[in-house]
Amino acid sequence: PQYDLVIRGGRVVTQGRVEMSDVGVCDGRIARIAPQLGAGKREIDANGHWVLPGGIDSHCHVEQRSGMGMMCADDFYSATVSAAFGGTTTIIPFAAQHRNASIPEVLADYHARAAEKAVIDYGFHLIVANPDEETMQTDLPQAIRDGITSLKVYMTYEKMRLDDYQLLDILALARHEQALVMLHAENHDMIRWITQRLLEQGHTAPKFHGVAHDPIAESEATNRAIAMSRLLDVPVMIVHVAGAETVQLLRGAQRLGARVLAESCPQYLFLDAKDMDRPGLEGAMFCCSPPARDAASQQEVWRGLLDGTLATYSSDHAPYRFDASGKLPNGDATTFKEMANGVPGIELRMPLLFSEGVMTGRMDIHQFVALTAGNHAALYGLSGRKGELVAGADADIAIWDPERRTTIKASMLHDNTGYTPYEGRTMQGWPTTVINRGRVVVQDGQLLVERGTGQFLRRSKPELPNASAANTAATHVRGSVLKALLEVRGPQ
Ligand code: DUC
Ligand code: ZN
Ligand code: ZN
Ligand code: ZN
Repeated sequence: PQYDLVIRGGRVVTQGRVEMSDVGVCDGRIARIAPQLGAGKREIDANGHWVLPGGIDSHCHVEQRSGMGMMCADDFYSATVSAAFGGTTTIIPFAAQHRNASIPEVLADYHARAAEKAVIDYGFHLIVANPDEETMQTDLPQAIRDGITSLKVYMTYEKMRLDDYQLLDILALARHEQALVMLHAENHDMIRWITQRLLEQGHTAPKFHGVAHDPIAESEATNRAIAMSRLLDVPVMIVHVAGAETVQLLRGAQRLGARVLAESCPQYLFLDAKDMDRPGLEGAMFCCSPPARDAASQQEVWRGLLDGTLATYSSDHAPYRFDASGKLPNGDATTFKEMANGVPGIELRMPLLFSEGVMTGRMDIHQFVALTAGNHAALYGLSGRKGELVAGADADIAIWDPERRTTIKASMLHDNTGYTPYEGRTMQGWPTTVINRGRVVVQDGQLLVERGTGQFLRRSKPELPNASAANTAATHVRGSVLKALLEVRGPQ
């Protein structure tokens, strides 16, 4: 046979086109896309199905201790298996530095755990919580050279947050090293102040999490992040955008030339604040940060995904079990302040958007591919390898059955959370075969690969928007002096 694998007769989605075609795979890569290819050692019939790039989930938490100190429920095995069953073939979770930890020890630890367990390919973003001299001068530039070309920093959480001075330091470093900084943008003191008042008055139920994390805390911090990005003329990525006002703010800033990218997630399309208002502590199952808001915000997030304000759609999978090991550290006495923040979604991310976006006609299939795969590849340094069906790229492919109807149950999912916030919803469309580097990872509900067969991806520099003349800091006299200041940091 001419090919290792041929996928026959599906609706193949390539850059700007949809064609009935075959996809030929050799040595883990896409060799050719054309009708009527020669024989493959293995053949898969995709008649009546979509053939799409495997998804890239560039925001998920795996075997990671949170900012509040809790270990999440999924390890690199369960998380990658779950991702694969939902059509994702690459994840970029975080390697988290906590205060007093050094970057090399953090990375060695994550590399060892992931290499042993992952079933699909993975990279890491580095969370920076300890920007000391060693980190800034030596370790971060080295990590970026080693293919970890994105960082995440927090504007809230007592144990993780950086102050504005430290954020500027990180942005200057990212500018110099051409890395992308992801920001968790919420105003720390607003949240802290509201939380304190709520607790004093005995308002401890999960729904008060939504009150404490007011949408204004999100938009204020986002505005500050945009200002810092403009001041230093460096792109930033605002992750997990939830509120309507934040989407509008981002849209306006982008129109004025600000290089601010943004991401949203399924919870901001499909959940709202009322989900946190359930009997007893059950609402905790729906608590994440920022929290899901209201119908108007859901609409604005949809609009942002469709008009390009939001470039990526990720899961922000942050799985915690609904017991004392996760959501409820103090049992029945847990207040909203102590609950783990995060919801699971690594497996349902793509099926939910496929069903509610593509199958309803709201979203074009190319937009679906860009939001779930292509834009992640460009922004996180994986272009040419991942996120697109093109000859030469890795054979990362998901075959979607558009007819299949599924009623979601936690028991059918492969993560370790034990519940899903989307229980009972019905969806149309599901990825029935999922392929990573030519290896059939999942077919008809079966996992076909061994743990530890996923590979670490040394990522290239991100492809970021160019500086715009409208971005004032770049053009003023003040701007040129600043620019000179930024050049002072020499290569190590
Ligand atoms: N931030 C995340 O990115 N994920 C879960 C919770 C949080 O605060
Ligand atoms: Zn965050
Ligand atoms: Zn997250
Ligand atoms: Zn079918």
